[in-house]
Amino acid sequence: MINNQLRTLPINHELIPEGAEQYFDQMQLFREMMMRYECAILEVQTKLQVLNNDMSVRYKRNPIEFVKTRIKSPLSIAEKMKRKKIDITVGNMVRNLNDVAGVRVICSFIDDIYEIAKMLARQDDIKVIEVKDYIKNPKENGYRSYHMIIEIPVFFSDKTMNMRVEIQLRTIAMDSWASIEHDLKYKKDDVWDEEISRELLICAESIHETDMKMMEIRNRIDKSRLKA
Ligand code: 0O2
Repeated sequence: MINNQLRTLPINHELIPEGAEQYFDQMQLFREMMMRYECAILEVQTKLQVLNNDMSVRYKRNPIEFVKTRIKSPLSIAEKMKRKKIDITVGNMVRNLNDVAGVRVICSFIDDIYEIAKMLARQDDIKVIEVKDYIKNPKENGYRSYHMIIEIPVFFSDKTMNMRVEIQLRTIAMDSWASIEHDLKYKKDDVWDEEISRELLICAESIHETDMKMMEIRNRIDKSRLKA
């Protein structure tokens, strides 16, 4: 009843601030795009689950420990576009930001990361747009992770869209370093100094050594299993 009344109420265009209609159109478009990014994440999650199940049953291995997903917040989207000096519109977001949809894959060992990345890249419906290997080439601060920007087709009720998703693959150790560093930096920008950066870099290096050692131990165990 109320809805019907609202629908028939005449719109007084003089009361609508200039640009409001365009703003609401953008809002609706933004909501729609966020839904589409969420669906792209679901597609990638399913692919990862399939790979993990397959490897678990056929090779008795679980290369993926867990998967985290996130949609970039409207504020971070706006900040990033401002930083890149791009007008904040939905179209520009889709064209210029590759990480609105993000999937983080936490693996047990470093070689699992490369294996999962390879298995994803060779799937027919995945197009790899960009790879940043921060494991082979760590960032100056010690950050390690393997980043892939991929495009994946998503079949909606009205059309098929190729959606971009950023996939970050890391070991558990790399993930704990990155999460803590992210939090520390976020909260303590005012007291951040060279010594803190140096100590975090030392932590990143020792974490990397541990990752390498763990892989070596696993290889030794695998070898002795094969002999037995
Ligand atoms: P959040 O909150 O994780 O989303 P580009 O996207 O190519 O224009 P960008 O964003 O520098 O350039 O790409 P890059 O280098 O691939 O890094 C993107 C993401 O990697 C970041 O997203 C972080 O998640 C992670 N990352 C990169 N460098 C660091 C680092 O030094 N420390 C930590 N903890 N994480 C890092 P966002 O958008 O910054 O944040």
